[in-house]
Amino acid sequence: MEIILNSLIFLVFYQGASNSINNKNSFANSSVLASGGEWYKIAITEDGIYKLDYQTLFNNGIINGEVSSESLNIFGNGGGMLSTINGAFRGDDLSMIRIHVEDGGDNVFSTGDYILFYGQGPHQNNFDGSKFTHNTHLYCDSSYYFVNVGGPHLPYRIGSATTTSNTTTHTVNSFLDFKFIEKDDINLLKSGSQWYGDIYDVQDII
Ligand SMILES: [Ca+2]
Repeated sequence: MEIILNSLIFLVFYQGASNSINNKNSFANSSVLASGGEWYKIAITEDGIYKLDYQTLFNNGIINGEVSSESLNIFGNGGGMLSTINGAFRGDDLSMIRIHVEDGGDNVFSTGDYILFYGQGPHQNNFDGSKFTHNTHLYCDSSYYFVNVGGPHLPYRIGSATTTSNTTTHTVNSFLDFKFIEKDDINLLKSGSQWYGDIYDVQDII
């Protein structure tokens, strides 16, 4: 699996679900995982656009050869921890996410073809308009997405952005990025959610 960081600005991504359950008092009758087809679980560790190409799926036994592009879908609920607030929304089933399937236009997923999707890692970055903050996931270092092959689901795809003939007004050559280092190595109580990283201590010199 390969992460793609640029060259995809022409795509418009809609992270979300067509079949998510918005009423927190409603529950799915059965998990989408029981809906049919074959399921494969993949882990990611950070936000980004991910590429699953034909050879990767083939080499890992996810497909045995060429398949219909429409038979491929991906499910996942994004990253981040569940809220500790009782009344917060919690999806009780996986949601289908929009993906882009590049198949050369023949609707057959074959050698050289690939899937692109936007995946959210376990740790969340936030920007309030003036500064970045982050929330480190306390319980997991990966988030998970599920590839469905041959299920009963209609293809859920990313749409194309509307092109414009307007004159360019800005040229962007650089941008601000955000990284953080937060080691959760030590828990003094061996309980709870308070973790610490590097140890700063005294050492006797004999
Ligand atoms: Ca093709």
